[in-house]
Amino acid sequence: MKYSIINIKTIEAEQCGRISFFEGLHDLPFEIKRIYYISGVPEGKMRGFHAHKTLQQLLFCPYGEIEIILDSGEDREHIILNRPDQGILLTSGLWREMLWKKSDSVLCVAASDFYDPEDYIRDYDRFLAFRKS
Ligand code: T46
Repeated sequence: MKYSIINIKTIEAEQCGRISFFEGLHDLPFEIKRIYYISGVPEGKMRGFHAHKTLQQLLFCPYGEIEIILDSGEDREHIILNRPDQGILLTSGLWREMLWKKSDSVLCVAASDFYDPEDYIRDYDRFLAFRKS
């Protein structure tokens, strides 16, 4: 399975919260070309159900709790994102599903490329064929 959990640099201020930060190329293995975030999802709802042919991404959840289900075509792994100082670095070629464990959790993503609908594989059988090729 080609993913890693990374610690996002975080500085705590006494009784005044914390600040977390990362930089493309320095803290991630790619230049950041796009940022997007997903909000307003009710508890128990799922998104995703696709893979990317080339895109690499850092997923993190600065507020709430989201389960990320990763599928390599052979194994499935479940990872909980619920800390502002932690993220999942995803390489391409992994099927992902995201389950909102708490309403209003926010999923933030730093991506290695601009939006390209051609980079998506949204059919699971096509994904399995892509993995074998
Ligand atoms: C991913 C997971 C973690 C755009 O027009 N531009 C964008 O940059 C993005 C991300 C989406 N869109 C459009 C494409 C669809 O018409 O927004 C609509 C919803 O996208 P989608 O159904 O792909 O959303 P999710 O939550 O299933 O997946 C998203 C990302 O698309 C995907 O790359 O890895 O979050």
